[in-house]
Amino acid sequence: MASSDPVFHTNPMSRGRIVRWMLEELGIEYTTVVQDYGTGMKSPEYLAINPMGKVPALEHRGVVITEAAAICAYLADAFPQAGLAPAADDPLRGPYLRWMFFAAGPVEAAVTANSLGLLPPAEKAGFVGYGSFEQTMDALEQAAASASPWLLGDHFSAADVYVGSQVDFGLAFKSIPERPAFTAWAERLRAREAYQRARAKDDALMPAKD
Ligand SMILES: N[C@@H](CCC(=O)N[C@@H](CS)C(=O)NCC(=O)O)C(=O)O
Repeated sequence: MASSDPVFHTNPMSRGRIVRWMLEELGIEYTTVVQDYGTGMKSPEYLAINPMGKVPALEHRGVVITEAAAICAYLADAFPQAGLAPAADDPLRGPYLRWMFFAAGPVEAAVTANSLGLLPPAEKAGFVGYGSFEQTMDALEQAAASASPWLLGDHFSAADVYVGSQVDFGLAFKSIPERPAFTAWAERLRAREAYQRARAKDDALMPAKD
């Protein structure tokens, strides 16, 4: 383990699972620091890393990156040998960024609002970034249906990790509707070795059940 390896702040019951999967896809060395809810995450030491007091966060090469989507995109660029992001001059960089931002913005916001019963009235759809929950799910379904086998075609990328995680978590927590395109893509994602390695590592960190 070199001192230049990323330091990954997480909790096994969090969006940190997305970043763990990304780290495992890269196949790199990294240090895991588990932050406890309420205590570790709100400590002055951790708030100096992420003033939101939330996980995941990544420390690497003297900078801090927060936001699961940004961490996945950062890691894909920082470790280009893994080929998990189209290069800046590749047209596929367009859809790659499109779906990453769509999932981190409209999808996250729509799913959260729907789960909390806080969806805005239909007449405000033009004002709301995600329009409506249904509209966002329909667009996400189109993306999932186009994944053949991956979001960018043959090229598995960080967008499959991040956008795919929204679908995977959404199906598991029943926060998105079960549609064939979601299920088929999620099944392909769950079959990946790195996904399974990440899951096993996080499951091993879960508190023991009485
Ligand atoms: N926008 C952030 C959300 C991070 C987030 O909400 N993390 C939750 C766990 S999934 C958390 O740390 N909650 C602890 C708290 O807010 O006290 C991301 O995408 O990474």
